[in-house]
Amino acid sequence: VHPTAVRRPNSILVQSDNTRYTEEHITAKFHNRSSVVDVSNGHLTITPTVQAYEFQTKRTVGKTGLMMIGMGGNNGSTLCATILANRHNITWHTKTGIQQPNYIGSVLRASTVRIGTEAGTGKEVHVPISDVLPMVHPNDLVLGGWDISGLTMDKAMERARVLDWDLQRQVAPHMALLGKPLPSIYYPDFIAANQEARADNLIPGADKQAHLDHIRADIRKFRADHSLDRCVIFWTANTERYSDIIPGVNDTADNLLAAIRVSHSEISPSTLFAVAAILEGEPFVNGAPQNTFVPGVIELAERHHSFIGGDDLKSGQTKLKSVLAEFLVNAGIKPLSIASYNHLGNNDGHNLSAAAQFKSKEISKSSVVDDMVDANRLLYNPPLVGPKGVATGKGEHPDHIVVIKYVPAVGDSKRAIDEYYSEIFCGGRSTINIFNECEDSLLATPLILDLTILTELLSRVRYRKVESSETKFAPLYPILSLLSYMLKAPLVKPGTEVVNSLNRQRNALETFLKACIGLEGSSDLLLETRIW
Ligand code: NAI
Ligand code: DG6
Repeated sequence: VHPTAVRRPNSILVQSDNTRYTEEHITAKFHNRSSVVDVSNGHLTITPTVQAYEFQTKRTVGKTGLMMIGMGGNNGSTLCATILANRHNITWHTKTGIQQPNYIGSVLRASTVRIGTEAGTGKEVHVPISDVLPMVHPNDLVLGGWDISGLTMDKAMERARVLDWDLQRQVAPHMALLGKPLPSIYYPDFIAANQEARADNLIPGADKQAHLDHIRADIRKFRADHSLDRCVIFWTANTERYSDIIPGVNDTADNLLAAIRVSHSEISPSTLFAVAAILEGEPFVNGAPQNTFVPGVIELAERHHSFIGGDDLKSGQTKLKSVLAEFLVNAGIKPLSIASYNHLGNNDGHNLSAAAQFKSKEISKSSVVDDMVDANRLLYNPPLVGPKGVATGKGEHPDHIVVIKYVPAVGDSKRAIDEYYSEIFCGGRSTINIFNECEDSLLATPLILDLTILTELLSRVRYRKVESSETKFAPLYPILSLLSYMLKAPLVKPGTEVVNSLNRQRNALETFLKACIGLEGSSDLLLETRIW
């Protein structure tokens, strides 16, 4: 069995007054240290702050379901087949030899975190991230979901043309047992017209309230049939066009629910699924770029304390961009333009060849360097300040373009070219060109697993401020911005800033997981190596 697929008992034990273990919970005290900066009188006055919190994590990992919308697509079918291959330890022949199933590409299953230094030797000790807190093993996820295409899952895997034939051949009988995805909602206006031919597995009618009720009943039935404690609802269906935000329609929770009752045309399928999940008290994650989370959805999630996360899986080109752009800007080098091109030939590429759906993807792929540029006003001029002292526009910014082309011949193998053109010392120029070729769905699938597993975990964590022991533990804020590492356009609490830097996103996640067991975040100060 590949090391990434191994089940390990949760063997970490923190010995500290800050960490308490009971049968039911791990409770840990954490000091949130920050600084408040006063800029009001021409110079910066900085006051360090500290606030103590307690995190309480339920130790029992409940039985967890994953219901995917778009289950029969490339990501959905690849996810099911690879979990089944891991679960049944199916190995297969490739032209280079025997291949074992694994979870490579999953941050949780295939990467490690520095947990401290070994007593005596001072050597750093690393553990799999999945060892830090009790997490659901991907092999244990109960799989289900919806698709507008009625192909059975074994045939859907074949249609996707992602996995080696010898694996498909062996996993097909297991996939066939998953049967046909549940019928779904199809509003042709929201996805490309070229998808119409697949839409043969539909919930009848055009009444959006009836559609919402139908999806809610599907979730309840799946939960009951499999005796689930938690069921993550995951949009991995086609990219939709953006919904217009219309006052009185989708701007508040009540307006949204009323708009669904009258079947307003601007309510998208993905928004209906998000509302269904929220009303059923189950988490919803959006793996595609469209604005599923209209303001009314966010208010509804807050009202019901129901978890949501998104948007758009960050698999290859954008992940690299969030690292490279930060490297350049933090090195004091000034990117003048970033030109990103890619072509691919899978059904996602086909759908994105339509203008409105491409627009959604263009938006999510374009926002990724904004915060790094904003953080360095030595290199980039700030926004102009208007007569009333209010900043206008975004300020100086690199030119940033995104192009996607559909080339059927290359199938799921996406080819991406990126050019970073930068200003260097005393008028010099530097050009970095990157060519990346990868199986799109094999990068995306582990992200769906990570998002699902983290979401389940975060739904078991509660917190309280340590002011008095009377304060009750509360669930985390419904928008799970800790999922940002896997998402191109992270959804964050309204009024807070988006962090796109991949390193900072990873650091936040590591720090949070460690805080839940009473350990400090990762510091690279390594003071003991720098003093006598
Ligand atoms: P796909 O086109 O192979 O699969 C999408 C599936 O959704 C299809 O089977 C389609 O029939 C189904 N579908 C469409 N509308 C539906 C609805 N209303 N209800 C239920 N099912 C519906 O696409 P793929 O490659 O699996 O990607 C899925 C999504 O993830 C796309 O939106 C894509 O942009 C996004 N994504 C994919 C990444 C990748 O690397 N594969 C990375 C980042 C995001
Ligand atoms: C073409 O860009 C298809 C898209 O769905 C991407 O493959 C997907 O969004 C992943 O993009 P990135 O930039 O993270 O590689």
